[in-house]
Amino acid sequence: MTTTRREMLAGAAAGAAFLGLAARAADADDKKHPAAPAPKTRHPGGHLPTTTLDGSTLPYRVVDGVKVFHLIVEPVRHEFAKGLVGHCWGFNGEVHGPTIEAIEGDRIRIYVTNRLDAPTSMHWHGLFLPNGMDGVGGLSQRPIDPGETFRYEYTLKQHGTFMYHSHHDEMTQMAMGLMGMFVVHPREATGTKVDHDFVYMLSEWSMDPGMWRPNPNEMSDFNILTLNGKAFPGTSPMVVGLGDRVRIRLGNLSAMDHHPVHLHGVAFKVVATDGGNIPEPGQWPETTVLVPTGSTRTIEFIADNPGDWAFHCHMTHHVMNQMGHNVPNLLGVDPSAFDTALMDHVPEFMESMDEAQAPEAGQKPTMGGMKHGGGHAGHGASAAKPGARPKNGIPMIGGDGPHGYITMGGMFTILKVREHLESTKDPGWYANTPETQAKPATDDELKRDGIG
Ligand SMILES: [Cu+2]
Repeated sequence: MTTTRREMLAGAAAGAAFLGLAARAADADDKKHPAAPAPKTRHPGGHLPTTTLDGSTLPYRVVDGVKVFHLIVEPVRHEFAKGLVGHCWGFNGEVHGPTIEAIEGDRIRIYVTNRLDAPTSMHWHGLFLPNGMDGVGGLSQRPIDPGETFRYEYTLKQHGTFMYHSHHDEMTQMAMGLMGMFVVHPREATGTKVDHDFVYMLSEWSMDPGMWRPNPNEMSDFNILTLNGKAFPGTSPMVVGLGDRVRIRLGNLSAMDHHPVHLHGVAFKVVATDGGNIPEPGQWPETTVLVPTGSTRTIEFIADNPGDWAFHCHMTHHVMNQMGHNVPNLLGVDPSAFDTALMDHVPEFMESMDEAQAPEAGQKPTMGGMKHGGGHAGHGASAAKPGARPKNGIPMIGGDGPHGYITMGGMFTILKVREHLESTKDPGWYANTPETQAKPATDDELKRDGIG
């Protein structure tokens, strides 16, 4: 039933070599730098292959002029971030499915093999195709039973950013991860030539701490928000050169939420949706793009400002991990007496709360609000042992940063713009010059400017 990631990659590598994907497959296990792709050569139409950070692109072979793809729907053990694994459903060993990439005018044939214990079907979101290929279970086809392989075949009549997802028992199957991105490039070079073409699927999950199975019954209190299936600090950065023209394609198949995705440091234009290109007079500058569920938005900008720039959903609860919301408001309350009292009774729980709230000692947010460098209220003689936290869980916020830890989680990653770019590997942190770095004001400065 289960194919290991390594077996899948080995199988895919042979077919992928001509696509230049072998190098990407080879270091796919190195999740720190999964992006490092083979040198990108433009296709004849002038476009670059896309980059699906923390994911991959689906290999294909050409048979009698038809591009043939194979999606295998199966259970996948998926890591959202270090320390949090979900027993999900995915494609070809991955969550979400690999990005399908083709060119307008291509005839494509996609085989979908069902290795789940449940029937499924596959819908090609936004694509103009014959009705019988649309993949809506019960409406346009009968479901694909366990063990069966269905063939979908059609000609790509448009270009743009689309998606694919289960359209059978959607609520359950999409909550388990059955979705992926589908990019169709224009046959002729149109629009702008970009230097980077990133693809992101936005989605949301319900993963109770200590549980391994996403909960499809959740309707509103989702607690893991992901970019390409990863929650910060599990997300890889986008790495680009100063002055590069960058395209980011965002698709949202979250169950119940829209995501206003915000980029720091630059402004961008929304150039396309899954309905087509937006004519230039209809494009205006933005720093946040709302991506409604069931849609795609494509943005473009010139990365003209060097640094490490946050890229994230602006819903503040969507940049948290595994947060419980049924808690009273303790902001401003000194919780130390409460903590100490609880410590005597449930030391392991308290210790796990400690760890779940922040990874680093000395910089812990408390139930009474965020502290910096203050540490948690003293627990006295802690009886808790290391490892007392739930087996499968991650801190609500926090990834290592150059100035302490970054108080974000979930749908958050970093755009790294560098003057000199040698590869798309993570270049480390941006070094701001002292005069461009915010820091404590000096007495002289305060006096000079009359700040009391
Ligand atoms: Cu959001």
